[in-house]
Amino acid sequence: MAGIDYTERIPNNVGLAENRRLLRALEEWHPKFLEWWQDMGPNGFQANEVYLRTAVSVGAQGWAQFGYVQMPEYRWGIFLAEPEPGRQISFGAHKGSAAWPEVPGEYRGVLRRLIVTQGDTEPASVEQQRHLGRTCPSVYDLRNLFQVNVEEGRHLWAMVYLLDAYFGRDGREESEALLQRRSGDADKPRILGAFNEKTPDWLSFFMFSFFTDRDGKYQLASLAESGFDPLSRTCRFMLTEEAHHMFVGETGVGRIVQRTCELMREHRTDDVSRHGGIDLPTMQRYINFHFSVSLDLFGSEISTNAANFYTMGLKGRFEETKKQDDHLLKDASYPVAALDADRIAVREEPALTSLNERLRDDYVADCARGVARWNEVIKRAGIDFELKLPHRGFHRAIGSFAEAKVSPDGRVVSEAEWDAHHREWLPTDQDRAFVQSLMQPVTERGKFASWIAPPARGINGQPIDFEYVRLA
Ligand code: BYC
Ligand code: FE
Ligand code: FE
Repeated sequence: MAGIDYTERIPNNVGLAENRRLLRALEEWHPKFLEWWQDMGPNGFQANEVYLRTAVSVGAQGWAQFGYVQMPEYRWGIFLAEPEPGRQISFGAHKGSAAWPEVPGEYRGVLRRLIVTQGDTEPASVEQQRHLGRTCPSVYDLRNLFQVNVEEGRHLWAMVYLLDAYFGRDGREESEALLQRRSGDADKPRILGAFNEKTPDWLSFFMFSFFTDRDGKYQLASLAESGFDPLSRTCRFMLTEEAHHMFVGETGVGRIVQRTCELMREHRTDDVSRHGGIDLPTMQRYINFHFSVSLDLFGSEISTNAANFYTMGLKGRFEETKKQDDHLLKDASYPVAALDADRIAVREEPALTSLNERLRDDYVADCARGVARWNEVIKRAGIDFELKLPHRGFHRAIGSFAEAKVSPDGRVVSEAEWDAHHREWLPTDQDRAFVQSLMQPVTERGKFASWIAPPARGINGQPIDFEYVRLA
């Protein structure tokens, strides 16, 4: 990539121009990233101009610019939130010490592992979504997909920056490995379960950006509390972008719900599939799936890893600094629901080893608020139906519930009962085939597929029928 001025090419506020070693590492990594983007990023549309937001600074006002870009030309920048002068570690064994500007030697391995796990999810999601452009329900949605994709790409850059700048040679090796694992690959899968699932259709995409990107919000928020200051500042800035991803998910599902309700009323039927809509029970099964695989991302209810991350000052609680307790949690307890023989019981557990569950609780409450907003749409249409989050024990692969079969309403059930009912609880092959059959691309400006309502407004004050992607 000779001839590229990287300090110009990579918008940054990390003094890239003055850091020769880091600049060299990134110059070596960038062509490999672009190769990965061409092979595993959005399938098609790489030469089209897309109306995208690009991060150009970290100011509360005007951190982003909007304009037409071809995706491979996107300026994936490196931005850390402004330093907080005199910032102290607010929890764990180092509480009250100055935040670390460098990696503490004794925590190097653990910290690298956390950063790699976070970093791995970013390209994974781009891989999962790579075929969706071909079946977009509108040009507006196509642009939102690509916005999410380039920003997940930037989140990968954010983690690679930390690895290259602070972890020497092993960091650079990890940066390479992040481009080598592949979502769903049997030999070199992505690290976390949900990131090896398929995102084959737009209903799955909107569910993913609602449920799985929201895990991102909670994990990033806990890492934003980190005593390792560069990680904290990186995550704080990533959270500003994350909000848009969850907006895409929430409004996407909401618009499908709205369209379904319109069809139900217009045709006086619950079975809107004959009229090109997605019926509410199918939506419920998709919720059940995406919520449960996203719950797994929080790890086991009882986790010594989580206790260690906290005590070491590497990963805090959601809104740690707003909490009024000793921030050590040595003597505290926390109520945890877990499998107890053939029933589900809530027990007081040591707060330190329950930190994954506490974060999961914050996440569940946030998801429930979104579901309530979808239910408002149904209610306003005068339809008697309620979408629900399934019980946290339902369809789990990680933690104590992984050993049992739990129904969406939270009963431990027999294998026989599971076998008799799981088709009502999780998307069936038939559901997936039906949803797939609706995925016919709509690329005329201002037009929308039969199964989704238009958004309430456009992006960045532009009209809904704006040319969000130049397809000519
Ligand atoms: N799948 O003590 P345990 C995002 C492993 S999403 C596979 O229960 P721990 C985004 C675990 O690694 C946010 N393996 O859990 C969203 C451990 O393995 P080792 C991503 C799993 O360690 C959308 C073992 O099981 N960020 O940004 O306390 C689009 C026992 O672990 C899973 C992070 O996750 C699983 N689901 O917590 C784009 C933050 N769960 O070490 C992006 C960084 C657990 O024994 N990561 N295991 O080999 C972490 O904080 C922790 O690694 C976890 C797990 C919360 C994930
Ligand atoms: Fe991300
Ligand atoms: Fe995201």
